[in-house]
Amino acid sequence: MSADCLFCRIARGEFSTEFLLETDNLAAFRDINPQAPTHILVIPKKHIESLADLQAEDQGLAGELLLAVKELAEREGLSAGYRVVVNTGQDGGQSVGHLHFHLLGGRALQWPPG
Ligand code: DGP
Repeated sequence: MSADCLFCRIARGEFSTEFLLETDNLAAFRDINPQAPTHILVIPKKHIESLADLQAEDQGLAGELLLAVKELAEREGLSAGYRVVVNTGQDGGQSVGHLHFHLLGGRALQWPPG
């Protein structure tokens, strides 16, 4: 955990954010600025800056995060499909320096992204 990281603070429950899913290792909550009818963020509780900082020791955690995304997609009824986005670094458009998976769905999504 990092004291002043926004998503670490959310994971600690400092803002009373509603968690759609929570385990010892991860939390999921709705994005404050939704880009689709379903827009959920899935984060590790451990502070990892970005996907580029994921280590071999995080292999199990990475799997848990992806399975959580899949579970949430099912819960949200996204049977027509969905998109999982991990913006990484400056060119990737990452604005919060704590690894997070965007789960987007509920409408047809365009490709390519901007
Ligand atoms: P990215 O640009 O990929 O780093 O995505 C960061 C996302 O985090 C962005 O879609 C908006 C969301 N976000 C930023 N601050 C908050 C917050 O305080 N609460 C919630 N729920 N989402 C936030």
